[in-house]
Amino acid sequence: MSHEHAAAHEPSGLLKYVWSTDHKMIAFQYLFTGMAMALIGGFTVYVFRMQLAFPGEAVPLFGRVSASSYNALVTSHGSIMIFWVAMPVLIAAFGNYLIPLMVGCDDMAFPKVNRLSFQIFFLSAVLLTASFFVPGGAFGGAWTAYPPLSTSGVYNQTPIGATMWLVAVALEFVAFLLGGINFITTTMNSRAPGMRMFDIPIVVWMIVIASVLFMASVGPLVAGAVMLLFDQVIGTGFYDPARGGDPVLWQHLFWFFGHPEVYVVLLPAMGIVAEVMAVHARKRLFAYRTIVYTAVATSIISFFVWAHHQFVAGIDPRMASLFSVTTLIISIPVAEMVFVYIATLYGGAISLTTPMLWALAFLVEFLWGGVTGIFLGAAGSDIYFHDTYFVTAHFHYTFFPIAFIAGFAGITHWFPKMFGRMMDERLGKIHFWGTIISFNLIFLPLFITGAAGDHRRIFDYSGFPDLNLPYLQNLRIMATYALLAMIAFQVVFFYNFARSLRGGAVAGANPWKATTLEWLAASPPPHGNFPVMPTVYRGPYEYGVPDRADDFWPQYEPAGPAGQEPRLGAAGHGPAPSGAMAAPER
Ligand code: HEM
Ligand SMILES: [Cu+2]
Repeated sequence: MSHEHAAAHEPSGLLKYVWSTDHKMIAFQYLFTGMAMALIGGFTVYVFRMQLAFPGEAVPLFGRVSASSYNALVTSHGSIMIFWVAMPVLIAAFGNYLIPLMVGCDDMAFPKVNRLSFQIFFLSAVLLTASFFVPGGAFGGAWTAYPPLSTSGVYNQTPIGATMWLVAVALEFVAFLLGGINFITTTMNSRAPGMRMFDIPIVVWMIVIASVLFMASVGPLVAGAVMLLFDQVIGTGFYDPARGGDPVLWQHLFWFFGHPEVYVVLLPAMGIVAEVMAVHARKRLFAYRTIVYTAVATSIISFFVWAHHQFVAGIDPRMASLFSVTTLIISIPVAEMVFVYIATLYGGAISLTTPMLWALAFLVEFLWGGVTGIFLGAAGSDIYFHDTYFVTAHFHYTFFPIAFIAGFAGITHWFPKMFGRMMDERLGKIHFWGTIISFNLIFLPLFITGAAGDHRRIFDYSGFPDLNLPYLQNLRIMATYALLAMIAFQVVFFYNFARSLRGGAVAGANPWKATTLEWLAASPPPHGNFPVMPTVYRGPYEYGVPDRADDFWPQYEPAGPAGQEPRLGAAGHGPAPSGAMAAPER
């Protein structure tokens, strides 16, 4: 399968990159497209936060923000950050880069499907970006696309943009369905000899579970999106009450996907954080199997909480109570994972490298998101908080750690593998502290304005006497200034990234002294990854093993002084069935 793209048949020049089927090249394509989209998503935030702080004034580099352009900016921002930044970076870039290297094979199971996945994704990104420039502009009906606003141009005033948005999102879904097939198949079928189910690094597990979760949740929404498309372009009335439809039906379809989607991006982020913590705390991951089981359990429970987004949509109050309970239940496994990570850190030899700082910050910031979610999950208090900036602040305390904090943890940790050079630690720390402090200064004030009644998706509060109070406006201005600071600190990251590509210290194969298979390959790994395909002898987190000179024992290293027999049983025939060779307690 994966050998068919022998180097001789590869196109040359720039086409080499465009048509490559190498999983690492596709990972970079996803990574750099995601980073470019993050710049667009970031620019939209800059514009609408300036409008909120200084309503009516011309925004530098943009001009005056009208009510409808405000809607388009907010909608594009939310959609881009979730579908074109969090998903491509966390799942597609890291999944593509890490899975073949970490399970010890030369490429994905279906390299051409993999390339097709990126191409469709790229098309969706182009389509969405192009929608800014069509008559009427980009869609302005929020990333949730609630009908009837989304069904008709008469309501949303962005008829072309609305349809482009919908098609772009649908294409993005197709890309991730195709990508998921590869992640799952490769992990299940292409593992190095000796690698059993519970020798798979946790980040690989998380990406696989997330892919399954995505597949299981997105189907109804794809069908629902086709119905919405029909409502928009051929005048059906599935969702539009004026045409006999039911707008709440869309809310159910959207959130049946939308809530699991949170875990689709959360799980890979937690996987990245786990890898980084084990390596930089020199500790075996605490309760490895429990993490895998918990991730599966969380995914299943995530199918039963969706209506907590609809407490004010007129659903039956008895249903609201039920969904409050399931929502509180799902906080248990997630909290458990956080505790397990803390247990991993406990007693570890923690070195505060840049990736480790990001990993630690993930736990701290995500905790805020989780705790504030309790107020929103309880129907009684959500009736007050719904659609206020309290919600905005809450979900940014979950999504920012996921998309950016875990993303930076992963990039700074695997950069030496990806590009063969170390990133600069001093610049890394300046970027870290600048980003974390300004992040909190943006969103802590928004909890207050939200609790005071600031409704979301309002482009100018000066029309609301109850909200147009000096102390609230000062908090809004503070959030905007903090955002400007955060944007400025990202320059440090891009500078560090670009400079380290050429000028960083040469990394060598295993600069962090880590145990998983990707660190056996050269940095950067060549096409085909390993000179000799590795065999796996043990679990992925053997740090601090007694009786050994080194404090780490790589998965690929045959038995050392301790005298264990190498586990060669199934050599050459893929992984041994995990049940048959139940792992001894390690
Ligand atoms: C630090 C950078 C960010 C800032 C300052 C920011 C700011 C905001 C603000 C103020 C809103 C609400 C506007 C309104 O409701 O009127 C918003 C909406 C949103 N943001 Fe962010 N955001 C940032 C990063 C992110 C990230 C990383 C994600 C997700 C991965 C994200 C996802 C969303 C979503 C889904 C919405 C809702 C959009 C909608 O209502 O349709 N944001 N953002
Ligand atoms: Cu939810």
